[in-house]
Amino acid sequence: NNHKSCALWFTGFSGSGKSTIANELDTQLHTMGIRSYVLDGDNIRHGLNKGLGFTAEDRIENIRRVGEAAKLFVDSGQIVITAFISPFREDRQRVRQLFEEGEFFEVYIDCPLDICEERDPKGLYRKARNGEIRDFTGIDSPYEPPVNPDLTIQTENRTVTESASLLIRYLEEKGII
Ligand code: GGZ
Repeated sequence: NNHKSCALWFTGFSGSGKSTIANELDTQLHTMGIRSYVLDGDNIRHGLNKGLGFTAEDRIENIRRVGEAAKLFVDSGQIVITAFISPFREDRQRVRQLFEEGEFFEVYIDCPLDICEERDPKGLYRKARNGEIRDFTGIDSPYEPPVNPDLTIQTENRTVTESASLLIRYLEEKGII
C-alpha cells in the first residue's frame, strides 16, 4: 500500500481514551495494509524510559525521548501514533520541530476531567484523591491543553470506533493515506 509517513501525537488526560483509540486506529490501518505502530506508556515506560517518573523534569525527558523515537519511525516510512499525556505545551512544540511540515499532527483527545475521573479505568484518580499517588495529572499536576491542535477528538459521547474513523478520514484528507 502506498502511503506517506507521519506522527499522530495524541495528548490528553489519563482516561481520555488515548491508548484505546491509538490501538483501534492501528488495527484499522493494518486492515488497510498500512504500516503503523503505537508508542505508549506500556511499551515505553517499562523499557526505553524505565526509571522516569512523573515529576515535571521526568515528564519533560519522557516526552523528549518519545519525540526522538517517533521521528525514527517516521524516517522508517511508518505512521506512528503516540499516546502520552504530554501535559506541557512547550514540550509538544519542541517535538513538532523535529519534523517536517505535514509530518506531525497534534491530536487533542479531549475529555472533561470529571468524566475521566468517573471512568477511572485503573483506579488511579481515586488513589490520587486519597493522596496515595502524588503529582497526578489534573489533580495535583498541571495539564496544558493544546491552543491550536491539528485535530480535536471529543471522546465523552463517542465510541472508540467512531474516534478512530475520524482519524482515518483526517489522514485521507491530508493525503497521508
Ligand atoms: C499521570 C500517571 C501517574 C501520574 C501513573 N500522573 O491512564 P494510564 O495510567 O494508563 O496513563 C497514565 C500514564 C501517564 O504516563 P505518560 O507517559 O503518558 O505521562 S507523561 O506524558 O506526562 O509523561 C497513568 C499512569 O501513567 N500514571 N502515575 N502521577 N499519570
